[in-house]
Amino acid sequence: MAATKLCVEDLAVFGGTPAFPSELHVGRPNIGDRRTLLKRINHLLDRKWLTNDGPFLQEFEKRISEHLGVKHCIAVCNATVGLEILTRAVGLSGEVILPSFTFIATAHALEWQQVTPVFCDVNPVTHNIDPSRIEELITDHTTGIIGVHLWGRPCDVGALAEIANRHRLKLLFDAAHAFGCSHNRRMIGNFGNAELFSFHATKFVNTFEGGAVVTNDDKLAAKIRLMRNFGFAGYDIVSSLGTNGKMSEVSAAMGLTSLESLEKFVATNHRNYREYRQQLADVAGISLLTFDEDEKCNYQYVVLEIDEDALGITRDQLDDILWAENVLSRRYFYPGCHRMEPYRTRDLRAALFLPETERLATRVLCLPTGTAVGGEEISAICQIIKFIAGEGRAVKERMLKPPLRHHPLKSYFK
Ligand code: T4K
Repeated sequence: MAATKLCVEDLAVFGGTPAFPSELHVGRPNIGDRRTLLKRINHLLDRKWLTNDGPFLQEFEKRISEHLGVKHCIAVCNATVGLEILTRAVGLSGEVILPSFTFIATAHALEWQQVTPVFCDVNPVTHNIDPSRIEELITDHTTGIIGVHLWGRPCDVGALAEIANRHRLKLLFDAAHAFGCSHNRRMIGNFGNAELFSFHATKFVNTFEGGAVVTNDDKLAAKIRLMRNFGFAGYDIVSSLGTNGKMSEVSAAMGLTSLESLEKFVATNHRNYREYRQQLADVAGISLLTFDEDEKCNYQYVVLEIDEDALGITRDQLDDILWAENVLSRRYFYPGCHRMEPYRTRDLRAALFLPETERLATRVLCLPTGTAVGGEEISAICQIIKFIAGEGRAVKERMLKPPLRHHPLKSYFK
């Protein structure tokens, strides 16, 4: 049972007992049925087939294709390498337009392939790339657009497709967050030239490390398959440039096991999301990002937006307070890719053109969810947040009087 906060000094940041004896994480992996996983691992060890297009990998790809209603799934070792392969496979060069409010991998994958990321602002409500800001960024060097379905909420796919068609640009989607989500009743994975999922340990369906490129384009799929395996078209035939982007059998075994629990994971995330929504409904200064419940959704991110004036403290102060309570909230995707290297020094004025990104980067905070978190933990987290909201001014004043007790890992993230 988490310790209740009755007065400001009860907060752990001021010396009180942390609400939780051990840490609650945002990205705690969902494991699925352990016995089935171990059975599969034993099987692959007995079979002595550990990687290189093995049977589990093929089954995993087939199941994903079926689940999404998409023609091709090419599983990869992680989404970042998948995006690098995709960048080459669709022939991106010069400049590509993408949001800055995303995980750094979206930009780095391009840069790694010597394609320049050009950062576009986001819509303040959807947090996704703002189509109305794209055309002003298109130059003679632009070859593509990458939309990111942030938090699993679909981009304005129609508007992006229209712009891409009109300017003859490639359109890709970084769907790292959006496995199992739909847009207009069609599963994410079916849009643009191709889409890319992440199955990293922190994703609600995971393969330890992993990802997948999905597309309905036969030629593109064939090209990506070759590129994933050094360009090998046969035992001694290399028909194109390629890399090692293969997913191992142990990862595919985890992926299959994870997929079998997908409905359970979604139900848990959905329950957690509803719990947070109900408990934080009337808290001034806190708004919970909502999802379209008529669409399929994985609910894997619980995202708060903090209004500093209404709450009385800043997002970063709230983050510090929660960490001290052992609630390891995350400031995704602070400070925005444009403020990270090598992009920051390349364009020191970028922030001027990204006002919504700048604003969101100081307001967003993600809370723990997934199978590691239940109603009791969520109630305790919400109790702390509600307490802070009630005492906003007093907390703010107290925060100015050191020493404060920070979580030992906190300095790493500063
Ligand atoms: N595009 C987008 C939009 C993305 O968000 C991502 C990845 C990518 C592309 C690239 O996908 P991959 O190449 O990774 O497949 C995490 C993940 O590492 C990253 O995959 C993810 N996005 C990003 C949003 O979150 P960090 O820096 O937050 O990771 P870390 O190690 O701090 O873990 C997060 C929390 O999860 C921590 O509190 C600890 C906990 N955790 C983590 C791991 C790995 C566990 O409890 N167990 C674990 O095994 O990036």
